[in-house]
Amino acid sequence: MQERTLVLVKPDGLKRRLVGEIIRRFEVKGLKIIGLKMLQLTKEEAEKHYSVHKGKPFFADLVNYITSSPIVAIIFEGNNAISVVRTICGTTDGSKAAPGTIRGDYSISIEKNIIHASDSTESFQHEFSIFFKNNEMVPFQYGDEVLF
Ligand code: 3AN
Repeated sequence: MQERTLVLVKPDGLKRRLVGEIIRRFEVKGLKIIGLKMLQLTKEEAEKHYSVHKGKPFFADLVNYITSSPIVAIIFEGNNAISVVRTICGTTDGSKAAPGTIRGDYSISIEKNIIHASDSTESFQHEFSIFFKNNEMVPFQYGDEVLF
């Protein structure tokens, strides 16, 4: 099933110069970039993005962290994109994530875990509207889709 998902390269991923490596992993898998931007989140936007975690003990740290530097937001499209992307990310806690995943290879922490990815179509809809306007998604055909 064709799906869309949102990936954020978080401040640690950006500062460790992993933006290109992260995009490369998804791109070679066969996912299509249909939206891409760099931005500095405000506190209000960060609180909206993480609203499901409001009230949890780590909420304030999470908001401070995600607003501590610019981030890169990417919309990927592809077959089962939501679960494919989360599998490539690895589990939330980098110290437990499997080698070969982005978090397994580059993170040893649950907070500084390099990347965020939508966990459902509902989350994607909620998150997408924080980072992108509708006309900033630019679907297209590569022309060689038959290879994937
Ligand atoms: P994921 O990013 O794998 O979907 P979520 O949605 O459970 O994980 O958590 C969102 C973010 O909140 C995580 N990426 C992580 O940075 C932070 N987080 C989650 N659980 C904890 C925790 N127990 N302590 C500190 N930070 C946490």
